[in-house]
Formats: sequence, C-alpha cells, structure tokens
Amino acid sequence: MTMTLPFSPTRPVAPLAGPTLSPSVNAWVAEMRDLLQPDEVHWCSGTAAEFDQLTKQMVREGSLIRLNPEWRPNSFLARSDPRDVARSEESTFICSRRPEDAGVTNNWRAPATMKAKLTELFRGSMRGRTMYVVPFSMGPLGSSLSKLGVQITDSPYAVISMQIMTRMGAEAVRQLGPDTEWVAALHSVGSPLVDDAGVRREDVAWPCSDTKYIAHFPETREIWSYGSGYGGNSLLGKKCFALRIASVIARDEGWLAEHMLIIKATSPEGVTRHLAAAFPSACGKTNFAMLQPTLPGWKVETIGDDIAWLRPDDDGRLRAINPERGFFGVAPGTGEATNPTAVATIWGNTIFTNVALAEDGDVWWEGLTDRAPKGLVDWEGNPWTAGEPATAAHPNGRFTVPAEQCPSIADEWNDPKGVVIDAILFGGRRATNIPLVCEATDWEHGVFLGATLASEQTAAAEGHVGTLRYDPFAMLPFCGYDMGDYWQHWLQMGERLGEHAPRIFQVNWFRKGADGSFLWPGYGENSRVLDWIMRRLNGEVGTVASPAGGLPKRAEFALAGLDLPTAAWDELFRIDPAAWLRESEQTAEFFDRVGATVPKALRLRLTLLRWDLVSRL
Ligand code: TSX
Ligand code: MN
Repeated sequence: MTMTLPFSPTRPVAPLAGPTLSPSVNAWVAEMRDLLQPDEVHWCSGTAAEFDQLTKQMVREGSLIRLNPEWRPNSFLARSDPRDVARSEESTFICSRRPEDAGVTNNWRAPATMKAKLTELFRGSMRGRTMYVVPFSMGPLGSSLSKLGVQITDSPYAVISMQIMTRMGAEAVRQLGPDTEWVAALHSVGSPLVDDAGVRREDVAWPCSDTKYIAHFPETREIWSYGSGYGGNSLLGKKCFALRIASVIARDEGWLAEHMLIIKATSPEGVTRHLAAAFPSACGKTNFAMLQPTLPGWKVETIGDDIAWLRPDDDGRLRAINPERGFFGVAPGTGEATNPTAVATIWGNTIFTNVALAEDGDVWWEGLTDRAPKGLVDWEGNPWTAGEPATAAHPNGRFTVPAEQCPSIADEWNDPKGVVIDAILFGGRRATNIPLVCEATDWEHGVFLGATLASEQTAAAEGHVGTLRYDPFAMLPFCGYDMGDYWQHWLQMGERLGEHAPRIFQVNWFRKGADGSFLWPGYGENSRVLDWIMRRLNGEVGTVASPAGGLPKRAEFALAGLDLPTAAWDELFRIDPAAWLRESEQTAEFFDRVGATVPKALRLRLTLLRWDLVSRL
C-alpha cells in the first residue's frame, strides 16, 4: 500500500473529494449546511495545493504570518485570541443517556438537552464563512485498526491543522463506502460574519466565542464543538475522537484507546521491542517519545507521541497504532538540550501557535535557546524584551508538524498492522515515594499502578505541597465513560490477553532528594531505565520485591559512565512505609470519589498494600 502525504512533491493532483459513496455522510453534510448557513461549502482534498491555497488566503486575511522561508519554509505563526489558549475542560461534556455512564470525573449533560441547546447555537453560526468538509482517517489508511471521521468546520486553521494531524482528504473519502462507520465531528468557532438582520461585519484574526461547548455523544459517536478554535477543542480527530469517543468504541469492541506514546527500542544486541507509555501532562512525553539514548549502541525510534490504539490480534498479542499523523507539541521547553529531535522535526511545514516572532522572521520560545534573541514580538503581538515578567511565548504555545519529518520516526509508524506491544509504562511527576522504575507483579497490579497514577503538586500550584493530583492512566480528562468501568475494562483485557499480555512498569524521572534537587539526570539517561526494562523482558535480570513492585538490583542496572552516588541510588528506590501509608489514604479517598464502580480487585489491592505497609512500620 502506498500513501502520498500532502508535502510530498510526487503527490498527485486532487482526485474526487466529495460527495462521498456514503449516503449517511452526504446526508449529514447537506443537513449541516442547512443548519449552519455558510456562504460556501468546500470539500477538502488534502493536497499540498490545498494547503498552499488555504495558508496563502489566511496570510492575506491576517490570521497567519508566513515565517521567513529561509529559516522555516512553508511555516506559519498563528496568534490566538488570548481567551482561547487551551482546552476548556469546564466546557467539555460527555452526553450519555445515563449520568452514571459518564461517571463522576466527567461533566455530564443529557444528550437531548445538549443537542437542543447546541442546535440553536449552531443555527446560522457559519453565515458569511466557508463550511469546510474534512474527511479523515485516524490511523493508517485502510488499516483494520483505523477509524474514519468527517469534520465540518468554519476554521481554516482547523483544516490545515487536521491536514497535518490526520490522513485527511481524498484518500479518506476513498475509505468511506456506503456502509462504512464514521464519526460525525461538527465544529464552529461560533462567530458568524452576518447577523440575524443580514448585517455583515469584519472578521478578526482569531474568531471564537465566549460561549464554548465541547460536547461528546458517545452512544451515537458524535462530537459537537462550539466556540473555540484552539487545538484540543477544534482538531476533533485528536482528544475528542481518538480518546473520548474511541475509548467508548474500544470498550464496546474489546480494545483500548489510550493517552500513550509508542516507541521502538533496539538494544546493542539487536533485540527490538515496542513500548507504550502513559504520562500525565508536564512529564516530557514528547521528549521521551524522541529520546536519544546516552547508552552506547541503543536506538530509540518514534511511532507516536500522544495517542495509542491497542487491539489484540488473531494470535492474541496486543498490537498498537498511532492514530495520528503529526505532532501537536508544547513548544516552550523544547530545545537542543531537552529534545533535539523535535527541534530537527520542525525545520519547515510547521504551524506554530502562540509563540514569539523574532526579527528575522523565525519563531522563538522559552527553552529553544538559552538566551532570547533581540527584537522579539510576544505571542500576543507586542514588543518583548528579556527580563519582562511575562513570557514571550504562551506556556501552552504549540507546534503542529507532520510525523514523517521526525528524524527518529520508525519505519513501522505507518504500518496498517501496527506493532506488537511488549511493555506498557506508567509515569508520573513524583518528587517523593515512587521509585525510578519498578515492575508490576502481574497485570492486575499494573492496572492498579495505572489507576493510581498521579503527579505531585508543586509549591506554586494551589493546594499543599505533597498533595497528589490523580490522573489515572493519564486519562482523567479524556476517558469518554465512567472511570471505574474503564479500570474494569483494563482488567478484562488482561484476562483476554493472558500470557500474551504486555508486562507493565512504573517509571518516575522526577524524584527529589532531601535538598530538593532531582536525583536522576533524566532525558537521554532514561535509556538506562529502558535497558533494564528490556533485560527484564529478556529474562536477563531479576527484581527485589517491594510494596511498589519489583525493583532493580543495583549490580544489574547499567550505571557505567554515570556519576550517580550510592546515596542517590538508595534514595531513588527508598520505600518509606509511613509516607506510603499516608499516600494510600489519599488513594483510598480518590477511589471513594470514583465511587461504586471501582473494581473490587483494585480495592482489595489497596487493602493488601496497606496491611503490608503497616507490617513494615
Ligand atoms: O522531559 C523530561 N524528561 C524525559 C526525557 C526523555 N523532562 C522535562 C519535563 C518537563 C516537560 C525532565 N525533567 C526529565 C526527563 O527525564 N527529568 C527532568 C528533571 C531534571 C531536570 C534537569 C536536570 C535533571 C533532571 N538537570 C541536571 O541534572 C543538570
Ligand atoms: Mn496529550
């Protein structure tokens, strides 16, 4: 199977893009056109010519700035409305018929009530604008693990971003047969250019609305997003489809839609393994997905940096694809020192959002280089000088770039069969208690580790230092159904996979010593942790049993060439029973909050852990 990408010079000219062979798609598009009342309808072809035409139009209209092509060819800067800079979780809803199906960790609304309200908001919301129809595939085209969607949007920013982030356009249309299942994804920035009286008004660079709804209808597989142009709210293939809706489809069909990166690791001996890993935000997930090993002879290649769809194959092994086609990464903190691979990836064909503009027509953000260049314009378009209290780039500023440009991309990233997952990692940002690495004693313990994944609050954040912010499986804002039911589904997947189940590990790069400094150097040195995990899979090294799980033996861990004092090693793996008992009380409170659907097996695990800890006091 061949697939031509929009930026390939050999890509053919636009083939037929629509209307499709799917009567349900054609009917929905017609119905939405009547509701939204756009001036024009544009079926997206997904070609390089279309990307070029749209970006030129947006530059003309002032909603994009073309970067200096000498430094950043075919690349653009978008500045959002300052009130539209992140996903709006308080406006995100799961609209299942029964509130219990959404669970207490989601905002719930009745589907009929939400649809009635949103229908009135959407009515005429595209007046004076173009309605873009964006057919897309999440996952390699034609893969049995992939799913199709059609997004309707009035945001050209969403269109060009979807072109980078998904397999979008004519190739996706070709996958849409008369009976093909697809997800309807409706999006409007909620800023019509013609009012009810027919009076036209000027557009702005980043139209949006103060009224925002990111509504999911898991039972009918629909997404209705109103009022925001921001990535997670407007690129509906990503969090809305590939996580919230897909997690429900996955539960119904017996697979997993997860907030996980996927990497391929090859040892000096030539042993290759594929790993999936879930990390809450601000843990450096993209950095880990593009890790450059410091251990000689090791190679880590990237398959995905955010989302994994995992499904048992005919041989009973768990196979994974990355449903995305690009990276929508946080820019600040991405630099030569932290992630040189990402820096190389964004050489061109990249959309930057809410970062600073340099005098030479290139972009800049905190962490790209040690010192800021002179003559910067900040993310809001104002002159900026180093030392100002505010940052030049918004902390949630982003780059959107095709995955194929990543120097470490693995050959298999586009393989319709996916890759067999050998290990699953869970990692939080924990200054205390959690060791650098440990192995779950079995699948059920691994599910317990995923369910209790948490990050520690820093002094700056609200709440007390040491208070845990639970983010189970890094899925708290992304699970489309009840959290307890989701854990139960994970337990059932383990039973089904049996001896073929991947092994589960917990990692923590962020443990601190008594003086408050990081004990582990992190970044490329995390290859030492990968080395140990791979040796565990090979059966080459043992473990020391602990309340956390199986810990490495110091003599069997690759420490050569690393100046890690024995005291730091001991502290990285120290289990303080009293501190763990206090933590287990927070865990019990969290389980109580999730409620009656917490699987008995996980409650029992917690009880047994607490008995074990008491005996160690
Ligand atoms: O991404 C990170 N990773 C994973 C890399 C593959 N970060 C950045 C997190 C914020 C997004 C890390 N920060 C990591 C890490 O492994 N570790 C740390 C903590 C740390 C920071 C600085 C140092 C050491 C550890 N500096 C020195 O030791 C000199
Ligand atoms: Mn994410």
